Amino acid sequence: MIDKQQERMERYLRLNIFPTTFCPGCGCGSILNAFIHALDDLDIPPEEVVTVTGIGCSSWIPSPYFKGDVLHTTHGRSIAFATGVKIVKPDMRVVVFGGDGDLIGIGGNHLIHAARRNIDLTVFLVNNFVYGMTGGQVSPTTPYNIQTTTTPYGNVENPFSIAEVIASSGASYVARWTTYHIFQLVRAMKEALQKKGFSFIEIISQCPMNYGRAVKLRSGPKLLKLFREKSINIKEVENLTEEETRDKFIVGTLVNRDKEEFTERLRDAIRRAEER
Ligand SMILES: Cc1ncc(C[n+]2csc(CCOP(=O)(O)OP(=O)(O)O)c2C)c(N)n1
Ligand SMILES: [Mg+2]
Repeated sequence: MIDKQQERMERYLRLNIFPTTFCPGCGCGSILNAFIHALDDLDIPPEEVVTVTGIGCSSWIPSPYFKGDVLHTTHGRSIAFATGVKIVKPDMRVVVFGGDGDLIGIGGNHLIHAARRNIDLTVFLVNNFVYGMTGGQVSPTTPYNIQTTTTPYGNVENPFSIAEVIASSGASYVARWTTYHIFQLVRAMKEALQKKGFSFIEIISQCPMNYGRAVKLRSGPKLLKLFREKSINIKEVENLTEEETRDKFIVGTLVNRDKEEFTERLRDAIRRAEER
């Protein structure tokens, strides 16, 4: 098993630049590991993958460690760059990694419109509930009443349930898991990578330094325990009251459907224009 993991890491990662710069106990390393497991299980070579990121700790998950192409772009704009890559290089698998601040805050409009178009991108949104890299400011997923560095009297806003937003915007595949559910996450990543159209996984992940400080759980294992305790499988939700699901993480597959994809439609329109 150790040999297999070594082999996998050598196949997909630039090991000469390890260790990573992530803080001790951060969830980003687990997500990178899950990603290379998913690729390896599907036998997708790194040369067939382009990873695209914005700015934030989670944007450093593939960059610069992944052996395939890595496009590290500007804050909130990874989806726009990824859209360009997918249109010009339709045979490449284009995978976006980003945080809640990056993809939902500054880049929120790009995200919902990419889901609406159902463009063939795979997006792994790392939700750690704060702007981790810049010191733990409030983000669009920070729960109500949490004390962050910019909400010293508690967050007065409501958080986005982003997986539900993306599902209702028209994506082909949407799931939510946490870094505690690592086997389910690998399986979901494989489904997302194979799905035609917009596939999206909200990965609830621990930031022991900044979110950990806000909720007074300053360690990776303590936050993983919280994720375990707070998670409810989507299959069980039907039988529960609103009260019982409040403040819980509803994990599982929200949507898995076959739909027409944007770049195919675009190529078809170009062909028709050329014929005229
Ligand atoms: C245009 C612009 N605005 C603001 C910043 C500062 N900034 C860097 S990372 C970041 C937020 C990152 O939060 P998130 O996307 O949740 O990623 P995390 O670090 O939590 O993984 C911000 C606001 C920036 N780099 N560029
Ligand atoms: Mg964040």
